Amino acid sequence: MQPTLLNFIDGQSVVADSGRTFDRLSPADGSLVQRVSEAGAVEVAAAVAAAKSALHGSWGSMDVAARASLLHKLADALDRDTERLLRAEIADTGKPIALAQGLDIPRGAANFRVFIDMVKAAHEASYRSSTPDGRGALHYTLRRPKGVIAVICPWNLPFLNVTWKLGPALACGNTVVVKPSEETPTTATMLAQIARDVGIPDGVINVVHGYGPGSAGEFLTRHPDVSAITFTGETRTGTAIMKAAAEGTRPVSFELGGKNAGIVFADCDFDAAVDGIMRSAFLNSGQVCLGTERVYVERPIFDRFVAAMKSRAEAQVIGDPMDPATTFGPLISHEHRDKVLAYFDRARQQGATVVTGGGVPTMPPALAGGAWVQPTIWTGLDDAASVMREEIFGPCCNIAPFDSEDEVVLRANDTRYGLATTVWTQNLSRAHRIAERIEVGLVWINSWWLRDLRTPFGGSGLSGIGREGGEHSLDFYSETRSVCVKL
Ligand code: NAD
Ligand code: 6OD
Repeated sequence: MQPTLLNFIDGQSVVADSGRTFDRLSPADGSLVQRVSEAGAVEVAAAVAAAKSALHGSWGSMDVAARASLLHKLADALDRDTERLLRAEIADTGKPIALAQGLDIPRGAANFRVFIDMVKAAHEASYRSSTPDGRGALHYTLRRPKGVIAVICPWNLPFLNVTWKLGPALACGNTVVVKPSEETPTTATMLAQIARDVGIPDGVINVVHGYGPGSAGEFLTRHPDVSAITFTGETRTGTAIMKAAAEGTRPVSFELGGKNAGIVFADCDFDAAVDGIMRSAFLNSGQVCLGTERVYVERPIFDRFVAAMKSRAEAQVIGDPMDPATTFGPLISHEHRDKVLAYFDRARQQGATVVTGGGVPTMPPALAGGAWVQPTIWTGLDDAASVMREEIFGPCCNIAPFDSEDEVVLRANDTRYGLATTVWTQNLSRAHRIAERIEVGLVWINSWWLRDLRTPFGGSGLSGIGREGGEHSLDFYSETRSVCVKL
C-alpha cells in the first residue's frame, strides 16, 4: 500500500488536524489502494486562505504572458508525467488502460493549452459615445479574475474533469481549492504537486480531501471567501450546493446528470451506428454523463440492430484494467454496483426482456473482489417505467422501436434531464431538424462525444446550469468590468 494521501495546501502536503482518514479501495479487486487524510473545517479554511492570499499576491499580479508561460510549462509537465498519472488514475477508477491512455490523461494537457491560448487571444471591447459637452467618452471592458474558485469533481473522469475546470480558471487568473471525489483523490493531488514543481506559486492550486455533507465538500462550498463554485456531479448534489451558494449569492456552474437518448434511423450507416451506440452505452462501463441509456431505433432495422448490439456487448473484453486488450472495466465501487444491480432487478420487474447481461460476470480469483457487472441490454421497457426515467450511470440501455420522426422526438424529449443526444441518419435535413427539436445542450449527429474544447458544453433542465467550454468558460471564470473615461 502507498503512504497516506495528504491534502495539498499552500504548496505543502498537509495531514488533517483531526487525524481522520478514509480508505480508497480498488474497484478492480477490492484491495486497499490508499488511505486518505480527510480535511476538516480547519484545513478547508487554510486552503481558502492560501488561495485568497495567492490571488492578491503573486498570481493575481502576474501579467497574462507570464501566467500563460507557467501554465504551458504545467501542460508540458503533465505530458511528461503521463505514465505516473495513468497508473494512479487506473488504480483509483479501474478503467481500462486503453481508455485512460487514449482519452483521460491526454485531455489533461489539452484542457490547459486550449484555454491558455484563448485567454492570450481574448480581446476586450471598447465603445466611443458622444456627451452633451461634445467631448465624448470612451468605454471599455476589463476581464478580471473572479476570485477563489471552489472546484468540486466526480469520480468517473477524475483527471479530465479537474483539468477541464482548472485550465480556464487558472488561465483567467483565479486561484482554486479543489475537492476531488472521495473515490478518486489521487490525480488531482498529483496535478497540484506537479504545478508546484514547475513554479506555479504556492496557494494557486489547493486540494482538500473528503466527502460532501458534513465534510470537505460542504465546508468548502459554504466558505464565505469562495467567490464561485464549479461542480460536476449528480443533480441532487447540485441542489445541495446551490443552497450553500445562495448564502453570499455566489455564482455556480453545474454539469449534472443525464438520461440521454440515442436515435437511430433506418437510413443510417448501420455499422457506424452500432459502433456509436455501443460506445455511448458502454464506454467507461456506462459511467459517462453523456452516455445513452435510452436507445430508439426505427422499426425496419430494430431486430437487426438489437442482434448486432447483443453480439457486440457479448464480445466486450472484461478484465484486468492494466491489460491493453481489456475494453470493459469494473464500476467505481461496490456501493455503486449495488445501486446499478438494484436497477437491473427493477428493470425485470418493470417488464424488461434481458437481451444480454443483467448480472455479475464470473471473474478470475484475482479480480473476484472487484465491482464488476455485465454490459446489459434490455428491450420492452415502457417509457414511463422508472428505469427509463432515472439516471442509472451504469453499463445498460433499453432499445425500443419507433415509427416516425415526430414520435421519436416526443419520446426523446420526455425527460426532465437535458444533457445529450446522439442521432444516426444519412438524411442531413432530418438531422438538422432533429438538432433544433431535441431539448438538450449537446447534439451529436453520426457521432458521440466528439469534442472541440472551444464549443459550449453543458445541459438544460436537471442536467445543469450554464455552459463551460471556449468563451463560456472564460465568461464564468472572469468578472467583466466596464470602465468609462470622460474625454
Ligand atoms: P456526486 O454528486 O455524488 O459527487 C460529486 C462530488 O460532489 C464529489 O466530490 C462529492 O464528494 C461532492 N459532494 C457530494 N455532496 C456534496 C455536498 N453536499 N456539498 C459539496 N460537495 C458535495 O457525483 P458522483 O457520484 O461523483 O458522479 C456521478 C454523477 O456525476 C452522475 O450523476 C453523472 O451524470 C454526473 N456527471 C456529470 C457530468 C457532466 O458533465 N454533466 C460529468 C461527469 C459526471
Ligand atoms: O468532454 C468534456 O469536456 C467533459 N467535461 C466531459 C464530461 C463527461 C461526463 O461524464
